[in-house]
Amino acid sequence: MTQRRDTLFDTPIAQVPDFTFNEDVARVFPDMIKRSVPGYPTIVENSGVLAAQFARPHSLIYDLGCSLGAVTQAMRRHVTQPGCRILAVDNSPAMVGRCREYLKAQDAMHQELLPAEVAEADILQLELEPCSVVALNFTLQFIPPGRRLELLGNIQRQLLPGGALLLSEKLRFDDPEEHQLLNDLHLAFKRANGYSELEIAQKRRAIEKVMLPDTLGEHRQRLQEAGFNRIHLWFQCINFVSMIALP
Ligand code: GEK
Repeated sequence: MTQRRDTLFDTPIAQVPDFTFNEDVARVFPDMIKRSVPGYPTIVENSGVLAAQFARPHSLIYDLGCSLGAVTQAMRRHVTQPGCRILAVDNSPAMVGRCREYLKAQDAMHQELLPAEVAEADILQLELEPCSVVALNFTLQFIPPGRRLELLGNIQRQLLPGGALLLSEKLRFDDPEEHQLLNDLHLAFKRANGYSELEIAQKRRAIEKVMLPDTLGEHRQRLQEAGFNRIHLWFQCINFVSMIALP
């Protein structure tokens, strides 16, 4: 599938609307997320490696807020336990349609991949079933803060012993100096990846009410409240992290 360059914010927009995962975003998403999220390719590929450590034979694996299914594809590359299947879920019709195409293309290129299905659904409404791995790769930050604990509780209750939640998020920091420094470094990352000041400013305006990051302390506390026993940070790149939470 052709990879289009993200130029969504490169001309002045009089009234920048709130960011949504629409067709325009879905079309450029692989380029957008790679140039915007430090460490994204490492997190995605290693989500597959980590999933392979926690997947139980004959169990369900979830990719919640799957977008185009990058994590699902990585998990299909790495998980070899018998009888596993993946359910990838997203509530954006544009993402779901394209995700199905990407997975079909992956099926055409490789034999004996884990079966993967894509469902268009709100993960807050989803009746989760017992599962061994759940990936929330940069999805929780788009869930209304008041609903995040409930979602994590639902996940924790369905995780089988030996399973894991893989949670990746952008962080905010309590210490204003640390927050400023890491945000400045993130802006430098975006500039180095070819985004202009205008693109950076307009994207920030679009996303500031839609994507609400937490501190690492808030994540740890909420995960504990949701019933997770152990929380391990396995990756950080600037202000983006990935954690493993064990039920
Ligand atoms: C990746 N995991 O490439 N229910 C279902 N999906 C939702 C909901 C919801 N309530 N809210 C948001 N989403 C992917 C990247 S992107 C992160 C995830 C980003 C979906 C939304 O439609 C979008 O596709 C995804 O969560 C967040 O590894 O763009 O920074």
